[in-house]
Amino acid sequence: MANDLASFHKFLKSKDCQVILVLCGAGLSTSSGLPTFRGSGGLWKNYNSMDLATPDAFLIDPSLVWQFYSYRRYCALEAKPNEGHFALAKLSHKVSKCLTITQNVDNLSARAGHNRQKLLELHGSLFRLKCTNFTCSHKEFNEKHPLTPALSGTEHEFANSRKRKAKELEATTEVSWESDHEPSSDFTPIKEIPDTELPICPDCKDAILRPDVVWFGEPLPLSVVDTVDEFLVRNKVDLMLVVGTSCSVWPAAGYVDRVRQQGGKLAVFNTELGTLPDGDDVHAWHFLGDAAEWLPKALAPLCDGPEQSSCQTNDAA
Ligand code: BJW
Repeated sequence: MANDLASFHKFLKSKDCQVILVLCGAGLSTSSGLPTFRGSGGLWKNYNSMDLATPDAFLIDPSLVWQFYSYRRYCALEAKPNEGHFALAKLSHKVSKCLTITQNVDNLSARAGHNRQKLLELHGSLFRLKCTNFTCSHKEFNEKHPLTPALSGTEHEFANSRKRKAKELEATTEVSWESDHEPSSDFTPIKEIPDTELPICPDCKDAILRPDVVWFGEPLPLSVVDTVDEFLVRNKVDLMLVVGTSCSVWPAAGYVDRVRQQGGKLAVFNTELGTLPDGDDVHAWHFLGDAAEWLPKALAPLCDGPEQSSCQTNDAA
């Protein structure tokens, strides 16, 4: 059912579509200018983002990992939600039984006005900080940049923006910008920042803060996992939107299987085919291309105009 908007709209408007679950990944934010994790976007100064998003990396080199996250925070603050975020935000206000699970930590769904009670940040947020001292429960929401004077200068990956543009061009055209005789190592230098100059916990004043994100091997926030479980136990999901995710990280990917097992239908919004765990379903809708372009079109019957679906339109989750 590749790109079959007509049959998707028919289902959205039918009585069979009462409960909607949305799973979002990095591809939702690419047209806002934020990179994905896997593939050509997932490098920062020649480090693989996946290697830096680990508790071990932070334990070994908190200065390096903080500079990576300071850069990510800056990019997310500069970015603007795109039409995909806005379409999902509208959906969250129009459809009573819907829940969005985002793996993204960029805060763009919240900034697009998504109903906060129906938005779960499965992998945390770049803008929440928590103390690394196990005996301290300090947590804060903080959008300041830079977080400390030592973290200034982390705004740009490259020393000059022309090279960054060249890297982006390379990612889209597969042309190597090194063939232009540009040096490939012209990154802004990585500093060695002592712990005392990294963000320090204002409560215990003893330990450094870390981004409140979920790194590999770490448990997900219990309240979030419980909320998803409760939603899946209480409701039979009729439709799951799988948006801009490689479905390669668990437990997020497992939610797709759970919906499949319940007999729910899937709609995949991705620039690539073959991203669903255990292969793509022939019965799923595949909207191949930029999620920011497809989502407003696909969700129009629920989000735009006077047309109403059988889905109720109040905000009680
Ligand atoms: C577009 C597009 C456009 C591009 N439009 N589309 C069961 C089986 C096997 C392994 C495990 C298992 N359970 C747990 C594990 C281990 C592990 C895991 O999943 N490993 C896998 C590699 C196999 N999971 C964990 O460790 C999790 N923890 C856990 O399970 O704990 C259990 C526990 C219990 C009790 C005690 C202790 C432990 C934690 C996972 C945390 C993931 N964290 C990260 C980093 C977050 C912080 C940060 O942002 O820095 O989350 S990793 C990274 O991957 C990030 C993302 O949220 C996540 C998913 O990536 P996503 O969003 O799918 O991005 P990409 O790049 O992979 O894909 C982008 C997609 O978009 C692509 O498909 C493109 O085609 C597409 N796209 N442009 C539409 N314009």
